[in-house]
Amino acid sequence: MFPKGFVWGAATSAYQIEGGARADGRGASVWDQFCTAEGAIKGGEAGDTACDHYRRYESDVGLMKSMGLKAYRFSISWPRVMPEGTGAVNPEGMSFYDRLVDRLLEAGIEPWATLFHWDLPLELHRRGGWLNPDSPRWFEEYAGRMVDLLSDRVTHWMTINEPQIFVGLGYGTGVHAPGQKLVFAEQLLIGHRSLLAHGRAVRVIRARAKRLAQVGWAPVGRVGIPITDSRADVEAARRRSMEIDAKAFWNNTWFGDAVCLGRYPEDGLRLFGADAPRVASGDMETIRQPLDYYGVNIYSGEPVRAGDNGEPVGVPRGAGYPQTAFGWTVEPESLYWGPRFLYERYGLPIVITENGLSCFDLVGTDGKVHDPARIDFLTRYLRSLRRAVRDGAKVTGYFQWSLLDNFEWAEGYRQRFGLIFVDFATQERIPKDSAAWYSEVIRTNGGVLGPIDDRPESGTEALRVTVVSGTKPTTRPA
Ligand code: IFM
Repeated sequence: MFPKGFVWGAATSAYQIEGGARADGRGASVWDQFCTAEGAIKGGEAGDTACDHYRRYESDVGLMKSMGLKAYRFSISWPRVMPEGTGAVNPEGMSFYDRLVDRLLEAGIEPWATLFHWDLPLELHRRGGWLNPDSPRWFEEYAGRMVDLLSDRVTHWMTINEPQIFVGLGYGTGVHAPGQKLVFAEQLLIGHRSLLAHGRAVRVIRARAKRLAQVGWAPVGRVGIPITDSRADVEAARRRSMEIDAKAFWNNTWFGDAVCLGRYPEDGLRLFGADAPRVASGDMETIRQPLDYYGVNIYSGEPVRAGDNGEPVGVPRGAGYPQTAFGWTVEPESLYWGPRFLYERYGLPIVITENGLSCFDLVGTDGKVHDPARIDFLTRYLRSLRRAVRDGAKVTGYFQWSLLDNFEWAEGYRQRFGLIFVDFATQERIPKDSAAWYSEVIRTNGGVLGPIDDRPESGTEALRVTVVSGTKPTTRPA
């Protein structure tokens, strides 16, 4: 069983679902501009209308309620509430989130707000974006406004979604907005500024929240999966999960250690050398703010064995290995080892802030959407997660990505991740079979997932959870 009070939710982000790109005084974001670039998005698509959630939010909340969701993770569109990024607020944009939060609470659904899910106001990009030393202060100003508006009702906050992806893909490979290919030192500088922004936002939430705030973030998780339960393979998988092995952002610790331990990891500093950002006095204190939980987005993992000297060696997958429609490998054990390794390293309760898959979903001749592959995938992943809890990892919540089929960035609308099918021509919503199944998961607190599996509890010493370092969760008086 999952612990009592376990948070069962679903997640989305503003640009991926809201649409209303020019409605009611919303400013443009880097994504609005990027989508107009020739060849940037498959099919030349854009999030202009997306799921039209900006206008249909009330009925969408109705769907969430009928599914029995306990929580809903959404992101706030910075340019919708502050069209220029700083200064004047847009009352209609603010009103949208105000109303959304009210409807959620009326429906008995806890709102979990993410402040930044990649849609940087275009005006701020024109002013240098994250390369501008003022960027952390801009973010703090925006965060403060949102806290003033919503913190009488919103108690769960996330600062930044997947810094690894928005920095690496937006400013490294250029396949995401704003489509830049900067040198690595500049990418790292952007990463550093976003971390400072995170720290300042956490501080402003704590300082100005009207109710006791639970604050976390939502990086992506890289997970090594041991191919056996031997101590050597488990250690190799842990190393793979916590190492920096390339001049890139596909790792946990560059951002995670800074946020939770107040330092950049040694192996990253060695590998990045002169490209590493200059850390001014006080930066790390700003970045390392006490967090209440470590949110993490986990979709897949890397099978690993121990090499001759204990080093992690990737194990090739067999022919015909299972993949999602996106081509991501299906690795249910990532929801066992990921939360465990991260809990052991950082000592914070883990919340799975995203997990899911894209499928080739279609409307059947019976007018329904049957998605047995999603149900199978999620059953396997959630069983692993339950086993991680049983073996001592503190996991307090799980958010399915995603509530609705939506705009999947450079892929356009091809990748359907939703529990609810969206016909983008008519905006009709059809809850998939998985939506009904997920309702049962929630209702039974995971009981419907069936027997845990036959692995023994804490079978070997290597399998026992030990918190090796990290921060203590904050406990504050209400
Ligand atoms: O759609 C994205 C989301 O915006 C961030 N995490 C991964 C999802 C699937 O690619």
